[in-house]
Amino acid sequence: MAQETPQGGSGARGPEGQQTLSNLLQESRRFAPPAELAAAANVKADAYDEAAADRLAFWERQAGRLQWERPWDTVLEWDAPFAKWFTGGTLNAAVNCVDRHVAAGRGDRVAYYWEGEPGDARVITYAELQDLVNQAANALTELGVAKGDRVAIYMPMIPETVVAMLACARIGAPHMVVFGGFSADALRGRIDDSDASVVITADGGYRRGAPSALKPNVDEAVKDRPGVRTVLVVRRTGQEVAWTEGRDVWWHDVVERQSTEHTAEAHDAEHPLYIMYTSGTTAKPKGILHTTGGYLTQVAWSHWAVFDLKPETDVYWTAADIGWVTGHSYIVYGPLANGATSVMYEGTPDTPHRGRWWELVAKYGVTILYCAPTAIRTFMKWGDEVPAQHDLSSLRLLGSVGEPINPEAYVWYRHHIGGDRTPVVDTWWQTETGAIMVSPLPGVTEGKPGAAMRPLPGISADVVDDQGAPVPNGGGGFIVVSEPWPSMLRGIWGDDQRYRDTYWSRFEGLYFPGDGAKRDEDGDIWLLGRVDDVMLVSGHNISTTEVESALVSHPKVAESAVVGATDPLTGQAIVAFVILRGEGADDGDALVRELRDHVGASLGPIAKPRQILVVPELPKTRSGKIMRRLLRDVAENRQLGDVTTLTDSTVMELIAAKLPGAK
Ligand code: 6R9
Repeated sequence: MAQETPQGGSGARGPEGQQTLSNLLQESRRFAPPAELAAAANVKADAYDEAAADRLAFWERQAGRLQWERPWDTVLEWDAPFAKWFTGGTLNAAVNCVDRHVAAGRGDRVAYYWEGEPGDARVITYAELQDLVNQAANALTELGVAKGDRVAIYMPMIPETVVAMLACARIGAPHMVVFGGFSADALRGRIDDSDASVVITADGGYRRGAPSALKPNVDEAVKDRPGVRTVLVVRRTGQEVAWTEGRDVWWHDVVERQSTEHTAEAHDAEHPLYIMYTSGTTAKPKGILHTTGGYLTQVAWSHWAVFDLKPETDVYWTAADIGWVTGHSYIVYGPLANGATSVMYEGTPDTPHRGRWWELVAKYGVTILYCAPTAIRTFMKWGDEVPAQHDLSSLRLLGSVGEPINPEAYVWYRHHIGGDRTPVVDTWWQTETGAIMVSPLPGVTEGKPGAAMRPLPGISADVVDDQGAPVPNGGGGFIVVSEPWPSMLRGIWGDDQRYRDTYWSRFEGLYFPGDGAKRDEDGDIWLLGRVDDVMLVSGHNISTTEVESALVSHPKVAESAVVGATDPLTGQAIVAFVILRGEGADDGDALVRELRDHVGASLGPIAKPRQILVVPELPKTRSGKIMRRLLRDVAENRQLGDVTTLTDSTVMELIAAKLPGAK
């Protein structure tokens, strides 16, 4: 409900007098699942009841999708907040992702259609992937990598990245992938923290039409680090590289001469599979630990259920980087565990032209596309005519991940990319959760633009107030998970106390992901951004997401970021940064007034921004999340905080130039 005055309000008041999130946004559009998809859907409505009747039995059945060397004795050992799933069981993740499909006669199926940015392409079948992984596993063993050793992977988006991850999994050496866009400092910090002894990298990769070097960052990161014995280098771009004899070895020298036979050992279900560092803005990044059996069970099941995957016919594409957890779970482990055919693309969406993604969808007949709202909003900004020039009729399902999807972006995606045929699944999860937690099921759930809807079967998630009590329909607060789930993090690498403090101390007995959320009148869940980003305006907690969505619903706005800046009158005042649709759009005072009024009309006067700045770009992380912290610094005229995890560090200068008073 919209408020009439800044003092009025619909946000529920917690017992300590603190306001929980005001529930401002109303959305009435609904999209029923297409009849044909619903009739043939992998998962039907009864899955919710089935899982609710016996959650552990449900997960036990899903674990049965995998090939176990030895079956588990116990489904779950829960010594809160530490979980062990499928204890006593042993399996090999690489065998599950590759060998068993070949053994079942599906070796000729394509695992990846890989496309390099310059247009070079490779088609890799499951049988070929098996040979490559076996050779790499033999090479790692020859290089002295033993079970339990950590291996850092700092690579472009090339097939060898997947091969390296699976080779590590095969020999039981946890991998630690660092996004190729991160700096030498970020890489060094992660190598130090995980104590990795080997780094797998490449000379470089292609980005925005040019080779972009990686090896110099590795050299910088590991100098004075005798703990790093070996740097294994894939030749991708042919750039000149500096070479440290005795430490650096070429992939093509060491891997390609190995045997394609490798006998895999089965590892404990709880054997560490990988460490992935969360982006960590100011604090030291957290090494999130995932293990084998539970992780693989939930990524395989969720990939099959949420994307309604038909491995024989679908061509699946997660358009994201492998250095983000989305790449781990839904480019590598989920799709491969299910024997899917995936597309993998090296470069940026605008190289060599802004229709590159759509060209790839048409070329490979992509049926399922999974990407981030930031990409969708970028495509909105580039204009409807770009996708319209390509044949996108193969698409039958679309997914979104990484940030709340603004209702307008959802509707644009469904219409301009999905041709109004495709359901859109908005999937909420985190590095820490390992797999999708809250999402529609495409054959079951009515789509509601902007809402992640319901916890998946087998997942117990809720929205609670600041005392940890479930909110009624219409209420706002925090999302929590109340029961352990198979792919949950097993802790923070080397820091159990931080694990307890970060995730288990906010509410007794509940996992706290750090996101604001609300339940609408139908009981469906909306994610409202990180709690750190929530604004307190005249005593109302207002979510940045809702104000951003209101701005994006204006036809002239492509993207927006909203922050709360200290204000003598209201505590915090709303400051909005907007990117306009189309080039050369008018950004004068009249437009700013129009946008303020538009927000007022959509959400109520209290949500009207004090200030709106039209900017050319927004600061973003590797996964496209807007770094509002930096915009807050700008809005409050402060020195900028840490910018090392920005994808493009020049963005902040462009924004500063737009400030009133800038020359
Ligand atoms: C998978 C991933 C996790 C944070 C999470 C939340 C945000 C992700 C979302 C979403 C709203 C969605 N997030 N998906 N917010 N709706 N569908 O992104 O992992 O990089 O660890 O980020 O991303 O804030 O807490 P990660």
